[in-house]
Amino acid sequence: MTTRTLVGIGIVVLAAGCGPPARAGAPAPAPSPASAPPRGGLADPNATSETRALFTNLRALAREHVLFGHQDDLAYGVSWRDEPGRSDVKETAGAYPAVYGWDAGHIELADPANLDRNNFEKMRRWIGEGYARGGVVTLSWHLDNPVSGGNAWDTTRAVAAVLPGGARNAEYRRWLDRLAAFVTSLRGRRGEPIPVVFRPYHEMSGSWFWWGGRHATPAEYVALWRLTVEYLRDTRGVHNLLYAYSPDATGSKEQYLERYPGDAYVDVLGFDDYQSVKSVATRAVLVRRLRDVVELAEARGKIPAMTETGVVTIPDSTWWTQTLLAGIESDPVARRIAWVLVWRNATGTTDRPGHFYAPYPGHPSAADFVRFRQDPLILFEDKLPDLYREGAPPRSRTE
Ligand code: BMA
Repeated sequence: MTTRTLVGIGIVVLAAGCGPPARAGAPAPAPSPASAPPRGGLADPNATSETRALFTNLRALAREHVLFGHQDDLAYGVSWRDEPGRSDVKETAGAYPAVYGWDAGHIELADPANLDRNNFEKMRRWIGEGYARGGVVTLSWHLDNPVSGGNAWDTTRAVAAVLPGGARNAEYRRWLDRLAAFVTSLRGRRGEPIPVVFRPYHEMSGSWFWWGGRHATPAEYVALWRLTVEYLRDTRGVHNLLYAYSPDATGSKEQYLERYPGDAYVDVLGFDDYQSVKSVATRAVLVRRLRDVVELAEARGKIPAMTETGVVTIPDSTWWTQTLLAGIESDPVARRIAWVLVWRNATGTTDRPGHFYAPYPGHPSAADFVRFRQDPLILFEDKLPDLYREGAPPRSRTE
């Protein structure tokens, strides 16, 4: 690819109309139809300034770079758990990921730890650390089934029951109260609420979660989503969230939009895809899905993202550059995805052996992961511009 510096991002931002006006005397930036998103607003018009800045900056940055993310990165790795400062990604590639994925599952029960035994107090600290270094925080929610009390994979019909008039509506509001308390307790050094990309009810195009596929009608799903956003935003006054919609891999734009709650309720158009990344043989499918999401997001002035991906244990030692990166880079639209996040590195001895999606030192794909990080398209945390400053084009924090 051509070398694009972070300074270049500013030019694109100006061209896209998202940055400050050009200085007097400076030549007016030529409008660039390919990179000019329609004016897109946030789902929350009262979002905090850091949250608004994150939205605008991520949307602009997506035109030039792809951020790398990892689930539960600071909490544990393949051979360790809960050791301050550690990260399999950093220890392998030399930098922390740019996006930190976390999961709120069991916050609804007021449990001290989430479904993967991450203590919420510690999660708050890890989130604070990543944010202080300039990283992006995203939070999924594998919440229990509100009807059966089973886990997120218990597909007892439940969506209608949490809607207004349903038997579990009051309880669901209590669950949202607990979620709201957690996300508003996340604070930066100045006491400002930390912006969080909230990604509830993901992979709804499949039928493995109680909120997904054949377990709810599209109308019920949309009602659940809107209830959730309206309760958090309007009733609880939570203003540090960007909302991410992320179906599992879908076959067409129509299918992608089947349960789309509407532009007024969504900030990030994401998708999870563990299938098309398995090998280079399915690159055309990966590219088509990336293109679909980029085009749908840009048409709405939203942020496109690959919210979950990876190949468990990464058996192909050149997967990072030859399959993931080469696939993303192969298409001028596909490469405008804002981030890719790989799933968690479960600890082999105490959690799930052979359940990891990022390398660790000594892993056969470690050298290729370093090459992946060095590609100018890819950003890890150390190369991030200041994503939380509004009214200025993103500039490198290291410049
Ligand atoms: C799944 C697996 C599970 C985990 C869940 C929520 O994909 O990693 O082990 O409990 O995500 O993080």
